[in-house]
Amino acid sequence: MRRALLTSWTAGLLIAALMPAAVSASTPASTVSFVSDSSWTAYSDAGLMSPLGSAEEVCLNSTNPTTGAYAGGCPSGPVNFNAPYNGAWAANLTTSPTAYWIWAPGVDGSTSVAVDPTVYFSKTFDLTYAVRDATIWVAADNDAQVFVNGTSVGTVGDVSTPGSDSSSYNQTYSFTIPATDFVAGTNVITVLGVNAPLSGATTYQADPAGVVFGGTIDLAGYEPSGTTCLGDPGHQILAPIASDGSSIFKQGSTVPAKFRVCDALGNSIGTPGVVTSFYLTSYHDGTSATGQTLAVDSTTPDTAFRWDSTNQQWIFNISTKSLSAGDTYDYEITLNDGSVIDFSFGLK
Ligand SMILES: [Ca+2]
Repeated sequence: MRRALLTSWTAGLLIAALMPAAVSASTPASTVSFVSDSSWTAYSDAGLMSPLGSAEEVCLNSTNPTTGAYAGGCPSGPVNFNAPYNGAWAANLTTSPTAYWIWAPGVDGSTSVAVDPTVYFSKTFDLTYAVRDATIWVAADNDAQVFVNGTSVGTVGDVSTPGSDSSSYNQTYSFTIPATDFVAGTNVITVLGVNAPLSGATTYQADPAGVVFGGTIDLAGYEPSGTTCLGDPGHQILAPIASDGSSIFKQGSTVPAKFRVCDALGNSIGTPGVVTSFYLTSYHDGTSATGQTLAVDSTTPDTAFRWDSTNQQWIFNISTKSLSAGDTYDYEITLNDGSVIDFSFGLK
């Protein structure tokens, strides 16, 4: 069951989109990992318009939790609630050793439980490439709900009736986030934590609160070779050089090498670093290849492929002045997704 985020939060997402991106990913086919720590911004029920500040890392007491960042007990840094409970906050953190339990800033064991019983933790992720899939795991004292760009993707316990699942701080709950919940560019992940009223408890020491979570976002990177990119095949040399090697140009002329790679949303990728190398790999007359690897001469000052924003393509003007008529030349472009674009042309 997917529920909409609170109204004030939905409006606030526009503000969040203007915040500096906390995480940036620009490498194709990569994975963005995240964990709960003080890099997340905490907000109260008042919404994203009024942040409480950086999330506060917390411990249940001096000996709990016991795994991940808490192996050996409460490290220096996090606030220690000094709660008189052992065996709680036992959710296994060994697979996310840098994840911290977090809560609202300024809260400690002496703080009234009436302060910040409901806290949102939010962070923006600037994703250059389309998302293939994503997962997030959460444990909570006492309940939690996860949102991606304002859409609920999973609930721990019942945030509307806090405390309905008393074991939610001892186990992790894993959710798969549909790729369709993400957009190209800035995305906001929000985890809502709700503390449950404990009979007779007036302070956080008696009724501690926290959430701990982690996750991964797998980026799809470039489109597979052979698919269309703005009307032409991606990962393939474009006109005027025929991809089948049949082109013959006049010796001494400039031969523009052009190509595109698109992301999974069909956007041609122009970020620096797409081309990792460009070589003239061999030349031959008739059947005898030389097998030499040479840098490619250019007719422009560019030493590398140039991004042509107008035509949304990469271009390199190959000079053939130093090449010989009657020969065929083989080139290889290597891209930062590991793929290779090979092409050849002859000179007359
Ligand atoms: Ca609690």
